[in-house]
Amino acid sequence: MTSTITPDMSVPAAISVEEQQFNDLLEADSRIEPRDWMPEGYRKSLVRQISQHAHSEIIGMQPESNWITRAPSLKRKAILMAKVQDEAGHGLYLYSAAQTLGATRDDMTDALIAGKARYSSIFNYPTPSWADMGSIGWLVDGAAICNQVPLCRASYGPYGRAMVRICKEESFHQRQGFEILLELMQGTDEQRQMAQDSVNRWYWPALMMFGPPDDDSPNSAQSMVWKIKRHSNDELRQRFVNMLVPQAAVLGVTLPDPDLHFNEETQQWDLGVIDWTEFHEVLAGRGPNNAQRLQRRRDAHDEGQWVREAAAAYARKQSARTEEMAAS
Ligand code: BYC
Repeated sequence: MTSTITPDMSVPAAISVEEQQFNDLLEADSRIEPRDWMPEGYRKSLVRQISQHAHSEIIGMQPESNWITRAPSLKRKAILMAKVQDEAGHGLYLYSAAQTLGATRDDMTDALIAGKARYSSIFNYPTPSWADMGSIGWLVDGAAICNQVPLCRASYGPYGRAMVRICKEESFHQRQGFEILLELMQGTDEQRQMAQDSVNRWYWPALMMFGPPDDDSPNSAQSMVWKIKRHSNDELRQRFVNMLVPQAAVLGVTLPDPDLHFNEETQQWDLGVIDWTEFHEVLAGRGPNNAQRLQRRRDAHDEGQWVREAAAAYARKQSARTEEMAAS
């Protein structure tokens, strides 16, 4: 055991050598790896956040896959299919990162289809128009980038490394969404109206993706001490709005916040009041599409049963063959 001196120099708090090593790694901005000792709370918090993130990617495939068969051209269809496949890939990297912490894929999947696990509120909104593919890319993937670039420096190695590749892909996704909206905004009056209507519907839910306000965010303080999160929810939300304002001007769309104004003192864009009641309703399972999203995931899981069985049978055969060869 080693001891540390508390700031008032009176009560030395005893901590184990392993805990001191963990603290030193954090202090040095190094990575914690799966083999390293870590506090149980750190492990649990990571499993919570990473599994929620993985579920978001998997459920997040649904609102866009809704448009694959109706994309307006072959090129748009190919791009959209590739994007939705990227999201499946993100889910898989993230489930793998959570597995390095002892979580099992089966437990995480069961929690999702039982409706016990959280996933991002944003994916419980409908996609009635093609312009929604633009808004998801520009606003939802844009919010994801703002939130996730700092996660590339998360203290847990497998999470931070997974985020590096995810962010590269997200930044391509964001540009393709922006380009869809730009093309619509340069089109007919009807197309411009469709783009604006879609931005009106996605803007506020995209701001909610960053999580509750800082004074109502129970996990933030500890996550920041552990260097999982590097910035607070409100700080990242503010960065996002600052980034959106000039981009909206290029597009020619209006952000649907009459109170949005530039604050000369802070040099930031002050935003209007977010409807947190709506956010909590969605989190409680009462958003516009919660039930449909979960049902679709359950059906897909059931329909994939034969694939899982076939893969397990193949793996058994392969390992029997390897054993036979080793014995001969
Ligand atoms: N939706 O203490 P807080 C994507 C929950 S995928 C639902 O601030 P924390 C994409 C929160 O979990 C985007 N729940 O929590 C995919 C907590 O509940 P529990 C997903 C939310 O963890 C496909 C409670 O509220 N991104 O971009 O410090 C296609 C209190 O919150 C939400 C990530 O997952 C929400 N919006 O901060 C296109 C990023 N917000 O667990 C795009 C990784 C909060 O205590 N995650 N909650 O029951 C994070 O960065 C953080 O977990 C959050 C929340 C900022 C989301």
